Amino acid sequence: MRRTRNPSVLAIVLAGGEGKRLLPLTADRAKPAVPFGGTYRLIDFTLSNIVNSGYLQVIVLTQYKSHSLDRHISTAWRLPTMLDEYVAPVPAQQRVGKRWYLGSADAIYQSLNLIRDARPDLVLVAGADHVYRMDFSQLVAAHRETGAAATVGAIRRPIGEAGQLGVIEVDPTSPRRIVDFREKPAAPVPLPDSPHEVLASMGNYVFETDALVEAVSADARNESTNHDMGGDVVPALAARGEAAVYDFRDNDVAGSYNRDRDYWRDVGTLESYHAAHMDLVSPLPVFNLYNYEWPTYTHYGPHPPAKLVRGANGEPARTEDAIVSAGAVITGGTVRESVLSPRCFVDADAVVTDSVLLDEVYVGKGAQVHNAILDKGVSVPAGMRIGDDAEADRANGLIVQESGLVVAEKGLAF
Ligand code: ADQ
Repeated sequence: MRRTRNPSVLAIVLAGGEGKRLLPLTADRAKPAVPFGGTYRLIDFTLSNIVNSGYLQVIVLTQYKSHSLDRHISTAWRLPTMLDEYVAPVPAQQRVGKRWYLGSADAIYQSLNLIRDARPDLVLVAGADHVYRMDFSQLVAAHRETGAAATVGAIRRPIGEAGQLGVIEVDPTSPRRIVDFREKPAAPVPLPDSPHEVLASMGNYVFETDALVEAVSADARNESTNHDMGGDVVPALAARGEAAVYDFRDNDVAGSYNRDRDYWRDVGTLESYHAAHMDLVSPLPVFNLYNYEWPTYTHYGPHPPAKLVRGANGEPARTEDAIVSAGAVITGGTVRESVLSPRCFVDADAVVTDSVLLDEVYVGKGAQVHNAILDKGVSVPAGMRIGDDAEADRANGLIVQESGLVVAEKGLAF
């Protein structure tokens, strides 16, 4: 019998993606483990949304280079086990044959034993690659009203992005019902009321448990699919008229305001990763990390407070529109429109602008870093300039994107 109140919900976080377009940041860490915003990992945003929504039974399906992801989850995300609350990383299990997960639907199929053990009424499935704030209990409430087998979280996006997204068409007479779901279509259908936008899947779904078990089992038997949630399972349910849509604009998260409310960023490319950091440092943040009513949880070690002091010759430390994490030290350098992660060091007369510095980056005396992402442990020697001469940057082993963004791989020293 379907319960009408307080459905029990198991959350499954898909965290096995490779994140090729984020290379070199994903060279030896899974995309959900990529650091973000100084002290977070990407997965912290999804996990915080789930936990803040009141769902405290969470399994995280991992696969690709999952060491730092597993370590982060097991240090930062310990829930009290005596209450049967958990965030459990589950490595690829090879339960079915001796192979890794073929796709996200196969990852769930190979984890069906965990769903059977938890016996939830509903399963919330979420990706781990986005920065946003969402109260999933509102998605669940909307799902229960529709009576559908699955409800897909959806957001309006520019039509130019459709090739990266699942695009949804709804029934005009019953706008919650999905009539067509196309994964990354070449010729997307725009929204009837907005020719430059599509209704896109956010990669979050809530399923009736039985419907999910059936759908991924049917997909596993079908040898002609890619065994992907967005590419195969959800379109199949939509084709049968069993999928509904939930509009992200209806989501009202505690403590959100104006621009912050509709924020949702796929940080899947180096450019979008960089741009999302710039959203954090703008004076009226486009995405507000300081919302204590919907906190983003993390763990980043025993770092002392950030310190901003004069250099040896009295040069002042200057910051403008910056995030400076615990353990960072600016000694007479300047940091503008940039994010400094824990244990970064910016020496006298150095200037860092429009940049993202991951943990333990050292910027030597008088060096300049502009429009760059420097991965963990990069050491910029005194006087070096990064970001104003693409050829020189390439000759120094840096990656220069077409957009001009410069990226240094983990540990690069010159
Ligand atoms: P993509 O992000 O392109 O599109 P995918 O690469 O499958 O889809 O990633 C979705 C999530 O699943 C990510 O969190 C990823 O880490 C994870 N994942 C991928 N393969 C996995 C595997 N084998 N095991 C475990 N986890 C895995 C999806 C949807 C689109 C939607 C966009 C929104 O398919 O319909 O529009 O997300 O960004």
